[in-house]
Amino acid sequence: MKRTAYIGLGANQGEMADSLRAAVDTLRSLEQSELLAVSPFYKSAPIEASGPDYVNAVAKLETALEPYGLLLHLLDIELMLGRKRRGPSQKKNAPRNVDLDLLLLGEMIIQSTPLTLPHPRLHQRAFVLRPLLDLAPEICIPGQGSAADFLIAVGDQRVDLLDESAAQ
Ligand code: PH2
Ligand code: MG
Ligand code: MG
Repeated sequence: MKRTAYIGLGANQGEMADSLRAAVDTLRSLEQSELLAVSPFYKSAPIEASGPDYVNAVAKLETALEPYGLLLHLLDIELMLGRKRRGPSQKKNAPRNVDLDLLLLGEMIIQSTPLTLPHPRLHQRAFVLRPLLDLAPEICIPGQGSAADFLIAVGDQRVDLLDESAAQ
């Protein structure tokens, strides 16, 4: 069965936009999947995290992968792109050069230790809601409601389109 997946991309250290582009390229060749769209890139203030601003985006896939299979692929891509996973010396939400979060997979609702769907903080985070709404303006978060309504509620979180012209 094919489902639509939305994947949140984030980074706040290293060449952030390049890391996100590399992650998108890998998603393009993901097995049993087709990359349908990628949102614009945004620059956002860190939420519940320290360090510099993040670059964030959302990718839309059609996939026949099952949720845990897809999750393993995302972890694999993070490792391949040099993400250092949390060890004894790393704090939660420490700066990272790439983060891929499974936000939504069709209408699935899952509560388990490795995976919660919809992503538990999706509805509280403008840096995910804004690019998600670029790709799917009418989208409803299963079991929760309209993503557009949630974005209004977090209007105080800073999220701006990334201007890359200065860096090129
Ligand atoms: N990711 C986090 C914690 N805080 N803040 C922003 N702006 N963007 C993120 O991607 C982000 C965050 C944990 O993954
Ligand atoms: Mg994250
Ligand atoms: Mg993550």
